[in-house]
Amino acid sequence: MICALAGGVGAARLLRGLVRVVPPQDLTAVVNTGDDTVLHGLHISPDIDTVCYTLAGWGDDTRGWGLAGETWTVMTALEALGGQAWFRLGDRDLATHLYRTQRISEGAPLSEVTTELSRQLGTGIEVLPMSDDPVHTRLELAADGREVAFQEYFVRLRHDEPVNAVHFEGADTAAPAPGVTAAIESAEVVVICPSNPVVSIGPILAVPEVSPAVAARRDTVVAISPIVAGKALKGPADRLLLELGEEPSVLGVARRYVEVCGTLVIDEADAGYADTVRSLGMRCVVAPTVMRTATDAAVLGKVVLDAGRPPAGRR
Ligand code: FO1
Repeated sequence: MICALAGGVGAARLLRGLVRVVPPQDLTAVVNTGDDTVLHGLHISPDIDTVCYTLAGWGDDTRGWGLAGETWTVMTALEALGGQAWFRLGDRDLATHLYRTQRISEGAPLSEVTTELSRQLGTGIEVLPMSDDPVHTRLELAADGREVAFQEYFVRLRHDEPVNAVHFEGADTAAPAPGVTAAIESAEVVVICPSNPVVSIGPILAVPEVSPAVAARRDTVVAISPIVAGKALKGPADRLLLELGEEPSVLGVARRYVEVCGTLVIDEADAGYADTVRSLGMRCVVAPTVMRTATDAAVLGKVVLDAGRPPAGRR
């Protein structure tokens, strides 16, 4: 059993590699829900949908979110009505949000709906939201101290606005979703996927009981840095680390994870940092971490699992 803490795009890519290294049914993804939003009355869970669509083979690889071959008839009609169309919801993607919203209105918890969607889409793995309780990532803008919701920052403001602080509203009273702590405790290896350490992995670790459960088995927890040569492969991870007073490098990532994670996998471009990471008390494995193809992801998946396994299994 492998448990992966997952955000959106980077996580989905690695998960697609992991399922080529271990049987899919042995993989549980605990997914960030801090990005979730209600728009047009619909419950939207972007990271859950990105993981499910990608694992099921329906994802649009170029965009990194939503469905391949998507059409936008509804968005175009909504725009013509003067409705809010800044958050692009494709016609088939809307079916997922309609399904989730209806099931939640019937009283089903997010974890139950996610299990249904994961099965009906055919991901082959277990997908758990980090919590069934609402957790909303909010960012305080440096310009005027205003706080905005995650999608406002990420999509509407194109994450171009410097931030002062990030808050996970509701995290401190959120319970881990059913099965989350058990998956973390019973896994042979816990993988922290190459997602944004601040706004994608951060909310998961902010759910009480999750960090202690991960820290309790720190020696078989392995993270992959989403920062390569000082840059995030996708999204604002490097800028957010800098704006929050941390180094936009593998060291900034290492410091974020050192309490809960025993091994950090960094890209060859950052080999020079390996000893400094080790001086923080983490093992450090240097390997190619940029996944351009499914084969790259499978190769990285194997490196990660070998790095996370107990010493006997460690090569
Ligand atoms: N990202 C964008 O940059 N623009 C969008 O219009 C957009 C719409 C969208 C709709 C559904 C969904 O599941 C994801 C969507 N995303 C969009 C991506 C989303 O903002 C990010 O995937 C996560 O929230 C951060 O990883």
